[in-house]
Amino acid sequence: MATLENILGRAKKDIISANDLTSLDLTRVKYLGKKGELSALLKELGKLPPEERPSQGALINEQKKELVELLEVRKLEIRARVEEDKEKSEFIDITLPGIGSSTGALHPISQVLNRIENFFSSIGFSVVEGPEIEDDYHNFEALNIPKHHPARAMHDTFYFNKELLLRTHTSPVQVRVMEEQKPPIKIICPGRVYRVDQPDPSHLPMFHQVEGLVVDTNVTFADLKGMIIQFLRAFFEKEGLEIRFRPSYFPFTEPSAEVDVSCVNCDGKGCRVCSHTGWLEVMGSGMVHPRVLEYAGINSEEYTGLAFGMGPDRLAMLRYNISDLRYYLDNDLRFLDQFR
Ligand code: 2NL
Repeated sequence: MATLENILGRAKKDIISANDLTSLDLTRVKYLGKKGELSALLKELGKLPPEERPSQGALINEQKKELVELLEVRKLEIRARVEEDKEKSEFIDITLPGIGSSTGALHPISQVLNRIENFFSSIGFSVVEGPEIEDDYHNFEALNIPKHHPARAMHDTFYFNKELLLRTHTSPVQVRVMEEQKPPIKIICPGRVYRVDQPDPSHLPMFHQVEGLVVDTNVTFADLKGMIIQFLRAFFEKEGLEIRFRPSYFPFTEPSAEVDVSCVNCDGKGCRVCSHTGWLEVMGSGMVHPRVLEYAGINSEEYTGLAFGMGPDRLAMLRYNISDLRYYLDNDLRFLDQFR
């Protein structure tokens, strides 16, 4: 029975050193399995003298029971340890501070558009939007821009074909409103506009425009001046801001005026931002050309109109001191985070 003691000794060691359920089960099979060492021993009982068989058989079965118990105890130990490890590795310390999430912000152009829309809404304008793909008639013809005007040249306008194009200004939206509604009309039209241009610090092929239009009886140039002065003072939040109207030319207005403000960077003293003139051009404006009213089916003897246009991209540059229009489209958080 030296063999039995030998087997038991090794089995006990193996059970204790088994560290996981798989190796423990392999140990069980090795000693107690059908082809295990103890089973082999039981099979050899037949070789003993008949009188020794019962006592040896009982001894082996007793030891077998003990091994089964040891295996069971070890199994529970391993299970408990696995459970404990799992709890440790999955522990969440709910008292730790959280990872802060950062808030987004409106794009500077959206902020400027909102300021413009809020101002004009507050004095009774409606905000109207329209399609970015337009036809030649609404983008040019109806605005008294004749067939061979330079603004229609291929190098300025993105054409899809002879008829369809990407609008070069938001005026066609206003033309459509005049075609569809009777005066009084009092609208602003913000939106994206497109012109063929190589991107550089002051040019982008896609930019924004806000145009305004008022059509009614007795609308005068004085109304135009008053509205624009009030708007620019509110927009730049500067009481002493100087504003001047400079005679100019647009095919769709007569008379026409460009609007300058005293440089918001140097207060009119002269700097690089205003090319040392002390003035910044910020808007175009004028009285709607009678022909434009007539094209849209409005009687120019009965009604007059004022109109103006501005570029929010450039206004945002001035307001936030931005040096390059291309920053607007880079989606660089180091740029965008400054407008929170
Ligand atoms: C500028 C110039 C301007 C208009 C836009 C307009 C629209 C209609 C009729 C007459 Cl439907 N005029 N728009 C008038 C004068 C100037 O914009 O420098 N924009 C950035």
